[in-house]
Amino acid sequence: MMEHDITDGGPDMVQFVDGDGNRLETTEANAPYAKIVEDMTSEDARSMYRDLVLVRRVDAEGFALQRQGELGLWPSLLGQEAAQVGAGRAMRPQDYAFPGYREHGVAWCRGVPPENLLGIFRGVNHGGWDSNANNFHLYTIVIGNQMLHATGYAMGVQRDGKVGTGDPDRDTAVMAFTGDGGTAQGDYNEALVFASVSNAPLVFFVQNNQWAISEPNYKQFRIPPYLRARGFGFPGVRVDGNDVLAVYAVTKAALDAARAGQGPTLIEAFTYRMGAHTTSDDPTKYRPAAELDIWKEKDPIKRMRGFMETKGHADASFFEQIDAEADELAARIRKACQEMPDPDLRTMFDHTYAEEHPVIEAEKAEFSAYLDSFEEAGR
Ligand SMILES: Cc1ncc(C[n+]2csc(CCOP(=O)(O)OP(=O)(O)O)c2C)c(N)n1
Ligand SMILES: [Mg+2]
Repeated sequence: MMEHDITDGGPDMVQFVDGDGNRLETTEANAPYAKIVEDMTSEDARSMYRDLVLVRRVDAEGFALQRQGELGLWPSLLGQEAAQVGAGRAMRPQDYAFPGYREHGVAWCRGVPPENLLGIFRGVNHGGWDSNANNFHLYTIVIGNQMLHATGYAMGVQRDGKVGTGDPDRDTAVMAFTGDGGTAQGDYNEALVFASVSNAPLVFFVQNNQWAISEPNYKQFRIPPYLRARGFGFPGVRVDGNDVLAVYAVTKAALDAARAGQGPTLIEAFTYRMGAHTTSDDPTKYRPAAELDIWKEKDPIKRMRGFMETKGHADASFFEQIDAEADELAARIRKACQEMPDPDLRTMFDHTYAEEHPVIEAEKAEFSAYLDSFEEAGR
């Protein structure tokens, strides 16, 4: 065992499928969620697998586009597909998600067109999608900040009388996504306090990918995020973030509880960032290669495929068909990215404040005059 073992989530971790795709026996940790998994059909498994593969492909394309100079930056989710697909699929249409910047898989499950995720990283817009179209908020780069947005929104949902009515189309829950690093932020801790005392319909979903850029878990906390939830006054669950069935089941249970008026839950998805923090980072400078090798064995797609093959949920032609669909999706995203029009640079000032602001107007005028000076010079 390494001095700080970041490969073992311990006995509390909810898990249904092992690294080779074998369905695990019932344990004390997974028993409360077993029914949800047992109720799933072959069709559910195939559809989940499709999401995992297509999300990985969206991510790979984002990475490639950055390397080819089409994007300024790309934060890869490689290795975290199951955490995000499991969580995203457990949400209902009326629920609302507040992501960080790496939640491409949740965006996919919410129905945000993947090409729309690229604009902010190409620098042609400040977001690229309408938050309210799919109840998926814009990406938040300020670490932990979206925890407060989500808590405020959840408290609003409560005041709108959309919790605990028993109507499955009306009752609403909110999901707040952050990373392990986010748990050290003031915003995160304030959000947990408010969510707790107001019994807000909220699921905090912490993707513990073991690293906050170059900071490992052991420099971030002594008590893992799922155990800290109890101190705030609500339950915390650690789930195997590379086991899509487990993540789906745990998230579904937490969302159902939130919608029913039972208050918040914190889910810690124990996973691993297989790539670099972003395309601007080089993890070989701080991370031992042996760690990556161990986590490669826990790959979420390999695991789900193994499970499906063992259970006979799909045949070879299904897997081929999904790979072909991924190729088509990648080509579509690439084309959409290359065809994105450059914006009028003056529009960058437009949504700084909801209303006109004298300082912004002055800056806009100055910048506008600067741009016009090029036109006068015949450019
Ligand atoms: C308030 C704030 N401080 C610092 C940063 C710089 N920063 C960007 S990502 C990051 C690490 C976040 O780690 P984690 O929450 O574990 O998420 P991950 O990137 O691993 O998914 C930091 C410190 C920031 N964006 N916002
Ligand atoms: Mg992290």
